[in-house]
Amino acid sequence: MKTLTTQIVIIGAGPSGLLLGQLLSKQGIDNIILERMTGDYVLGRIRAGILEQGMVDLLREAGVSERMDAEGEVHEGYEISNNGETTYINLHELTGGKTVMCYGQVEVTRDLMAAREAANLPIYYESTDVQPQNVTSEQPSVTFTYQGEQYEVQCDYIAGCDGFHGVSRKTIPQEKRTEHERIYPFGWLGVLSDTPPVSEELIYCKHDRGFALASRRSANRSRYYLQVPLDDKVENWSDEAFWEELKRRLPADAAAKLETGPSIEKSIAPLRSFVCEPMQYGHLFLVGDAAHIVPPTGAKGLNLAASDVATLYKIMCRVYQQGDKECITQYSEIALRRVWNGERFSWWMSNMLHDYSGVEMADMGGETFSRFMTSELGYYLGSEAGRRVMAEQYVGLPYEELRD
Ligand code: RFL
Ligand code: PHB
Repeated sequence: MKTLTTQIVIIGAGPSGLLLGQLLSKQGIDNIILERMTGDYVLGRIRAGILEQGMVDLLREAGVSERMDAEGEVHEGYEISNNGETTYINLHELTGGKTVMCYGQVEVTRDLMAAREAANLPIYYESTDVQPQNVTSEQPSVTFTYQGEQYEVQCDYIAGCDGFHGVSRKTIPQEKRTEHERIYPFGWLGVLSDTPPVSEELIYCKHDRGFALASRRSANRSRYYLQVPLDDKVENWSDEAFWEELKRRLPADAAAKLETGPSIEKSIAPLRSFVCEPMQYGHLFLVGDAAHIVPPTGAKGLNLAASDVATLYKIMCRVYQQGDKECITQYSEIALRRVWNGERFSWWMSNMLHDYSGVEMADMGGETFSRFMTSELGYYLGSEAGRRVMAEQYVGLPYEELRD
């Protein structure tokens, strides 16, 4: 067994793990990242596209914003189409000047990986059997296998940034955690294509045939999504069938402009709301998707991961720069407050914009629930106060500071 030492072991090289590692390294706090997959595999997962101001600022603080600032697109609003009738949510006007950044998660990850490589900081791709050990003691460690050899990294703290299916959350004994979950009765079929997007900003479409989203990555790269039944398969969707269905759900002017082409990625993602409480156990912290999942409708998943990172980063700075070890107990409480806000917003947006009419569930679905949600959407879109509620949560609530 080879033994390594560091201050913080970070499990997972998704955006949470890489961003935390970058911020800590800039403050001189040692860290090692362990990732199960290859770097290319991580970059192959096409996910988020919208960054809140808080995350944009954090990427700037981490010193990895050069390409985002040059190539990312500032969006001042987004459109909601309610069966073809569109309402513009003017984020900029409704929030006193706030906006969001359209810049893909893949690009954020690529920039963070490049910064880590340039600084020659340790990252072990294709690590297997990663396992946090003794997390409630003063000497935790993480064991893993790398290139056929067994390793142990001794550390002070462990950041579990290993996503929903990772090992970190399961390290917390079942009786010490509570998991809240809602599985939605549909998924999102996503297509990425090198075609000019139909719109300069996003269009969220509620439609009797189901939800659709027109998003983008650049002037020549589009990202579109369709609500599909949970048991649907990607193989059931030819590119042609996808474009035909998208056209039906988009508002008429956008549908008329839609440029189609071969898909370069096509996948179905289930929709889930999930929160694990607490997010800290001994010297182990859960960060990002390891602790919580939102349905993508509110564009909150990656942004909640970033706010967790911001909180843990502030805590670790205080631990190492001021010797205040007590402040670690603030992590879960501060992170969860913002998480539940993002969960509520994502759940609300998902309920209003998806078609539930063919679905029967205990407390949602069916014609009555559909009527409630159609009325809810109409009410919020129809008043400036309602649109402000949608805008202010979309741009993101402020990050909370630590208590003294
Ligand atoms: P990730 O990205 O899942 O990364 C976790 C990493 O941990 C590794 N790992 C392990 N490593 C070592 N040992 C183990 N035992 C391990 N188990 C796992 C994994 O290989 C992986 O590399 O979690 P992270 O970093 O917390 O990032 C979270 C975000 O990826 C996620 O919240 C967003 O993508 C969600 N999301 C969106 N968020 C937004 O803010 N805005 C959006 O517009 C948005 N759109 C989306 C989305 C997610 C989607 N899908 C597919 C779920 C659109 C979609 C379709
Ligand atoms: C995306 O571009 O992938 C995207 C944008 C907004 C969302 C979800 C996904 O709400």
